[in-house]
Amino acid sequence: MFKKVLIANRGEIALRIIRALREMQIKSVAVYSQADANALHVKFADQAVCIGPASSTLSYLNFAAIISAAEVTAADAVHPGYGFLAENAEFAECCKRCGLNWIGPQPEVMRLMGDKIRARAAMVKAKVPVLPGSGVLQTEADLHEAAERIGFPVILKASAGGGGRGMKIVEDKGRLVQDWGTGRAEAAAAFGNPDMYMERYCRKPRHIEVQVVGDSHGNATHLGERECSVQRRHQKILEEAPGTGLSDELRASFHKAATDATRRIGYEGVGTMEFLLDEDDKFYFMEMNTRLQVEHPVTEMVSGVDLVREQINIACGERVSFDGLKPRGHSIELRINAEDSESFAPSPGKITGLNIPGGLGVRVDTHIYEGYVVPPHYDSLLAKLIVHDTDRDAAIRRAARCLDEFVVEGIKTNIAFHKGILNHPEYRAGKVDTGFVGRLLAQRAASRG
Ligand code: MV4
Repeated sequence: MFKKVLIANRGEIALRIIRALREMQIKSVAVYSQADANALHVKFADQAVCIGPASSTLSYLNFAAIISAAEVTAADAVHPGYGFLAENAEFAECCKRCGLNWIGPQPEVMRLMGDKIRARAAMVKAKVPVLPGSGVLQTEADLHEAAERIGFPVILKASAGGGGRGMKIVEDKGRLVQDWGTGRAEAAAAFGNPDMYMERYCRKPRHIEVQVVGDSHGNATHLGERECSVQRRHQKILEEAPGTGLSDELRASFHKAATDATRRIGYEGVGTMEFLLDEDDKFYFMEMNTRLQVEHPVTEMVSGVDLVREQINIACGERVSFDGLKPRGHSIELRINAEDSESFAPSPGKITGLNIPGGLGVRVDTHIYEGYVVPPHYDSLLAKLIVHDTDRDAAIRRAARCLDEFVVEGIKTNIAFHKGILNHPEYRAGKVDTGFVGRLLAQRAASRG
């Protein structure tokens, strides 16, 4: 087992990982930027090393600074958390070359899944359903041939994109060449790779993802699905487990597809297979995330499995510790952000007053405290409020009760926005798709005249 793990991250997830390490009697090393000198992950880790100035590029994304911190503290493994370098295959490889264990899947698998065209091809090979689509579009002729075959509307996606970045919806032939050109230029600038591919565009789908786990002995299993359709501009706002209104047959079918694919690619670690679910309850592979996800706690709440402990054990060569688990009850996660509930503008600054909810079936993963100053340099996530109860209705009531208890003073938060979601009849009825937040905002705008 590892003796000391460096956490290449900050915020709530750094604390989450420190907690798992402490329980496993593994020492922790925090790294931090100058803007995070007063952060809780620095306080709660066994050791902490400053790795540079506030800018992420110079600190949390700085390979050399992070690896040097691991060397000077004699850490034997690196946990990347989510975001920052978590899906960077070069960084994972760099760690390994420096003699550090990587708590994540193999760099080759990270690279395969990071290339959305290759990932799609791998899923076709594993017999996982994908939408009608194309390979890399090299020429205008390729573009027209693919669109003709697939039929409008289509979506152009950057092969190096993901998470909704670098996508263009094309309604008809008229804009095809132009949008492809713009898409290529944007992809080249953003990802250093202009390659684009095409898929049939599915309007207002549901976003369902499956938590998968594979080990170095060839075992692969799953921990069920999460419903992540409540999102705005590709930022998830609220997630739940299990999904709502899915037949046992449908669930079994995408669980099997996800598990088969995980085994087929020889995936070692925890990962997520993202599926799009259309109005006819047909599911299609979208992408695989080769990291621990922000929303992993809802899966932990309904399964009882500590996913970070599992990641560490698997990275040490152990076997997956469970199989065939059935979800118990229902869990909902609400992302509490430092942003205006109306305009969504970020709201960094000093937290002058704080009350964190508690009670049975309540978990709050957060790095904030009274007096903490939320820096403007990073994402706006303040806390994840995670509730668990016997069923979805009870979980919604518990979440609403917790929001009433949650007080953050000094900065703006989206707590009021969450109350609006939980009170919405469509949400309560479980009628969520990726258009839900847009409809809610449109209704709100209309009711104001
Ligand atoms: C799609 C899609 C519809 N059709 N692909 C967004 C995140 C990334 N994982 C894939 N995403 C989507 N891919 C096809 N073929 C719809 C989404 C999508 C979306 C698209 C536009 C605006 C908002 C969206 C919200 C969720 C998913």
